[in-house]
Amino acid sequence: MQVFYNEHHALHHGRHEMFRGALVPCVEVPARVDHVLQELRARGLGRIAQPPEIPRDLLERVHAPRYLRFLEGAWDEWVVLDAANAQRDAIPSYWPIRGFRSDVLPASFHARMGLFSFDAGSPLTAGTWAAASQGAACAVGGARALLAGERSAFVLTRPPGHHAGPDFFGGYCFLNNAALAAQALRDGGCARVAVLDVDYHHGNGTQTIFYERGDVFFASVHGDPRTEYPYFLGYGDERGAGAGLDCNLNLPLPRGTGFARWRDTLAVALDAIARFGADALVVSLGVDTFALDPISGFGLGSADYLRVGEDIAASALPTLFVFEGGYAVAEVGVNAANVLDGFLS
Ligand code: SP5
Ligand code: ZN
Repeated sequence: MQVFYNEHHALHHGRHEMFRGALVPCVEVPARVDHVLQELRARGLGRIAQPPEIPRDLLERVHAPRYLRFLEGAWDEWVVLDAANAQRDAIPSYWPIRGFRSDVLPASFHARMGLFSFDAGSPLTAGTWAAASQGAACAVGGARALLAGERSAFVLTRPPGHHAGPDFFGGYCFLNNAALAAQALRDGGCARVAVLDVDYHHGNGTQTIFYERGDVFFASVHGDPRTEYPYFLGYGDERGAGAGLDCNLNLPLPRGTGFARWRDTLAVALDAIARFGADALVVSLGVDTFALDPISGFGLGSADYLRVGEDIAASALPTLFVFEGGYAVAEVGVNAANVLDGFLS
């Protein structure tokens, strides 16, 4: 399987995230991806492939130009405000909620941080743009591998992407790698693309990007937003709108759900994707469904990920796996590699 590995991922390394009133060490750390790469090497699973240059117009078909301009220059703006900021991650503090203006682009950097984000848990660092934009290139490389006839490919990158929307970051995500891959598949000639999101957290960014589109189906199995992050999206009655009506399927499950029920729910998502008639599948592969994940609440075991890969393979679609969450650092490599191994078996 070709692996589009983001060799610049470690340029993004947040120090602290705001968590319930305290700055705590980030859980989304470079070692996550290092463990996955190490496991792929140990199993002889992947062939590292070079990502292409990513065209700006593709980025702008998924993300708003003013958001991209902000992200690209954000660190420099932050440091210009105060040289001491070079030692601190940038974290938003102010958000325009209902009734506030979001059409006006504020001059204040702090105001734009809030305009373009939805939580204080996603620190922006010196290397965030470099790492995220190289990850986006890896996602596009993976899409092009499928277009060139590969049956599958794996995008091994961080920061993750599925919480990033058209013009906002959050949930440790800045550019939506899975959405960029799906768009690249559309641009390359796939008439209908499905995104299957198996991360523990609802992929609110991906859902929002494609919500009114009938050409990209989004299905997600995730922790019930009544109690789980991202809280404000991911409910079962969100079915898409306009041309995208019935092209969005949310399958929330309660905290504590184990593999048997989770797998039955995956089958519901895969069945809907088959009925949609997708030409290609993008999997937002979070392994924070793992029982020992420090921030999540499902009960999957390492061996279960082999079955997940097998179930996805049974769809018989060209499939691009895009790495998302998974914070049990010591096990994240085995769990992600098990999905790929199960798929290839
Ligand atoms: C891609 C992805 O899985 N994003 C998840 C974002 C979840 N953020 C909310 C949970 C924050 C928990 N941080 C706790 C750190 C203290 N141990
Ligand atoms: Zn997650």
